[in-house]
Amino acid sequence: MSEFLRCGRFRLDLRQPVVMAIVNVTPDSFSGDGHDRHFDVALRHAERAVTDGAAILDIGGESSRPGAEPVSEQEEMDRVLPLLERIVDWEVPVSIDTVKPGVMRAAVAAGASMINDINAFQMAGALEAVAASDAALCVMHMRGKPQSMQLDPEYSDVVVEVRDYLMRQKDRCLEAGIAADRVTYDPGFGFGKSLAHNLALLRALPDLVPLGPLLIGVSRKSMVGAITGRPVGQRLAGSLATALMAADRGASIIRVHDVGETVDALRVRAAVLFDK
Ligand code: 7PJ
Repeated sequence: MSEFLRCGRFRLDLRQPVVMAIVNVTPDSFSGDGHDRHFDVALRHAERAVTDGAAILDIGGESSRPGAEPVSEQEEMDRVLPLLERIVDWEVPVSIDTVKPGVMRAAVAAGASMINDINAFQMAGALEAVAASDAALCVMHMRGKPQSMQLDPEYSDVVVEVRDYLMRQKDRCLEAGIAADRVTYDPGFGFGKSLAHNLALLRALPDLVPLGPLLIGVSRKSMVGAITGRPVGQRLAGSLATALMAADRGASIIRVHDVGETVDALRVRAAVLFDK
């Protein structure tokens, strides 16, 4: 198992789980902290994430909330590129959360260290857009499309189907000439999955570890709301519980809104487990 991720000019140490900070530049963000495209607010948010201990920042310009409206390529670039250009020289890798090959090309040209695609680089030209760069990839499983994915997701065995899908995407990456130590895998919590599917996947994360480094996004998601009965602004405790359980089951990168709190939780875990 590779303990480092090649990630642009960085080499991300994954021997212990690290935190990826969500930095939304969308006016209609999933979790109520989208910044209405206000560059300065997003920038403050990114600065704070770094001081709070984020190992990588994930900038998103298109909401993938179930039912959200798609944005144009130009609009998405206008949201994410100014922020990327402003922070690209910081000593922390910057990921861009996008499904669009045009945005990917512009992002890697501007120095993005990772492309995080909830659509697993399925759009024509997406994989090629990143293959030619030195950026890392996050390949995520999604069933259906964000507009309709939560209507009635069905699987005969969600763990097997997600694992097989991610294995096929791994082969695609390798065939495109992308080195295995540039790719991370994500079961895609909440993307075309019922609560039972999400729980089965979290339980079975160890089955996915052989693929490569796992990236996990559960922060404030509806699965936490469904379990706790809490609205999106009150899901921190539930989200921290999922972060720790994901770490215990082999996750390498935990994608979250609440960076400082998650870093603290992982530090306590590390102290107990490894005496440090
Ligand atoms: C995920 C994501 C996730 C990855 C979003 C939200 C919805 N990218 N982008 N994994 N979720 N890789 O953050 O609540 O789970 S958008």
